[in-house]
Amino acid sequence: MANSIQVLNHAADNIRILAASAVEKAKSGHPGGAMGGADFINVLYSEYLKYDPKNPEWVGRDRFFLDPGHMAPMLYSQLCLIGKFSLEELAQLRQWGSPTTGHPEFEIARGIENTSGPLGQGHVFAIGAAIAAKFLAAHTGNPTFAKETIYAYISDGGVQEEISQGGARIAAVLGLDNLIMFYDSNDIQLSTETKEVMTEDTAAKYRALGWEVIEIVGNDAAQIRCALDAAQKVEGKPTLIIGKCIMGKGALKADGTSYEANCKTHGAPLGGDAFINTVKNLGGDPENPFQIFDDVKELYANRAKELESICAERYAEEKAWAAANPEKAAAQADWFSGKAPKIDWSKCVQKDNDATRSASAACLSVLAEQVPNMICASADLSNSDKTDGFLKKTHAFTKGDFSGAFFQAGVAELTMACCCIGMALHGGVIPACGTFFVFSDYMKPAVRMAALMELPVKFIWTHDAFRVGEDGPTHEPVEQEAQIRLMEKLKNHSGKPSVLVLRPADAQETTAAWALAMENMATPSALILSRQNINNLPAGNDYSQAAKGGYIVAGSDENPDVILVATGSEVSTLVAGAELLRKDGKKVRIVSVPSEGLFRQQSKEYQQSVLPQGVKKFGLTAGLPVNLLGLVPEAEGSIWGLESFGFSAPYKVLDEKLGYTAENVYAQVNKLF
Ligand SMILES: Cc1ncc(C[n+]2csc(CCOP(=O)(O)OP(=O)(O)O)c2C)c(N)n1
Ligand SMILES: [Mg+2]
Repeated sequence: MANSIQVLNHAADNIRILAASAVEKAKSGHPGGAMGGADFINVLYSEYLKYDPKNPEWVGRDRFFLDPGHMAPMLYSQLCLIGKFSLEELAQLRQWGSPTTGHPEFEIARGIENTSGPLGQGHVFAIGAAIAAKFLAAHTGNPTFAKETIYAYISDGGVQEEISQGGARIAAVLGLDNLIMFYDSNDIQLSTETKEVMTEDTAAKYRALGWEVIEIVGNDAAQIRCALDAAQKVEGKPTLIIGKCIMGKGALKADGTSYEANCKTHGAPLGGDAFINTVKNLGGDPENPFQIFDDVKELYANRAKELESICAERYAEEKAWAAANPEKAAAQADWFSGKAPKIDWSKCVQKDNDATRSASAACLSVLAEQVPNMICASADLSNSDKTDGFLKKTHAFTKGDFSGAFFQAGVAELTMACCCIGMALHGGVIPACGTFFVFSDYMKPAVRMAALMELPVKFIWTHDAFRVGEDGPTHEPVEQEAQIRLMEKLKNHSGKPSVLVLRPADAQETTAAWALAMENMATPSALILSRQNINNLPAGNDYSQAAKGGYIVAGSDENPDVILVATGSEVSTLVAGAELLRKDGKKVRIVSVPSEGLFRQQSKEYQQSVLPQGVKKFGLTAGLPVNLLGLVPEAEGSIWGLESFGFSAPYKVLDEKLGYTAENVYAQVNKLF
């Protein structure tokens, strides 16, 4: 680390020029923050971050998470200096088809672990990655994971977002000393100076939460270096480096006066003469600003050589470990392959007429035994959302002990979900997390990010309907299924439904649903499960058909007069209603549709064979009627659903009062004839 401060400053100026130029060319983007943070990212990449330039997927690499995704021009410029992006690509910032998108999610091959568009989530993804690294160190014994450092970069927006409280709490509770977070404290945000909305003592806040906090001048390379050195020595807690940075460092206005520390540079090109003056001020050529200075090229060529020997040493260690632990090494390779784990579901024994949340516990118990790289979490509801099925076979993480596989997240659903996403981004582990379905509302922003990034996080949501009963309307999910089913309709960039949503009809169908969720490594999966017991579907039901998303339940009549359609526990109510209808001589078919998204991926012939056009249909849903509108067209029948927030009463009373009974099914179906 003999780099002169002069060269480091020159490299930071190079990043500033590149970032400002990319935004200028795009006529869109955020130059100010990027220019302020350039010194930190440059010191990090030129002296600290350990990665293999030839092997971006190296499992033991350090990882850099950029919470303020709007500072992507800073990251792209940095990645140009290490050859991951070309200057031509940088000049195509934010254009159609360009790899330099606005707020890139992740692209490991190009050195992007993650940038977060929604402020706040990104640094909690980093916290999740740090948890994954601790887990892998404990569960493989591979020394490389204990040497891995997760770097997070956070800005004023991320600190202000509520999720920072949850993330900071968890990182401290778990003693994540493999996490170093840099806070770009530049006193400026999008529309105001921070002092107008923030008077807290952030250093004191993080110290109180249990972090090591170091305060420096964020544009001083020597201080950044000292802080990173100190942070690496900290044991038993995460470190926050608060760098006072200058927004738009080096920027000049059109009249040549300072354009630093100015809100206007947050989210707009510097513009015209201001841009020209700024590039000149930073030592660049305004006519040809997309250049890397010779001494900066040399700085990074030297770093590449250093990395070669650093990696050679680490690979040698890993090799020695693998030779001594061939089984573990094979397991590790499997875990990072992204392939679905092999599971023997015959070991999963279900009780008759059980609640699907309890059936899920039986599945989780099998998963805890058979999937050694699975991590299950709960937001303080493990005995209610029945993730305790998993917990009973392992133990929760504690500071210094990651030999278990359960993550008690505390009452912080968004934090929990983001940690799980971070684990998935890290790789090597399969995260799942549980809470009540109604609180999925607290997780939506993360579910959307998992869906966009095609990450196979498993979301377990129990207490799926108004039958939460006595807890009252605040706890009764009504519109939540409609919301999450929208994500089944929304396609990801690979053309698949962006989330696989499964609401199983009984205990056995829950096993089938969990099997589908575990096989699905291409998107997030969501399981929606009942609190109350549900009668088994009729004997002889072929549960393997759940894999088609929708299927004809056993005991259905040939050439039906009416088809009854539902998901989840309402299917059993239809079965009871069908008994009454048959007494009148009606022929009835019952269709269970745990996932309409999956059903719509089947052949048109199959869909028609299950729900033939022209046959009368009746749908029953404990959610909004719209849940079944795609399956029960208005012209062919009717849907009984809930159109209010629900009421407080024991669930059997609610079933009676709200019409979720065999008698009401009978009455409503008869209205169709
Ligand atoms: C959750 C969320 N809310 C709002 C925004 C829009 N937004 C982008 S940057 C920003 C201000 C951020 O200020 P700061 O983090 O200090 O960045 P700087 O201005 O220093 O670059 C806002 C409100 C966002 N990206 N995410
Ligand atoms: Mg700021």
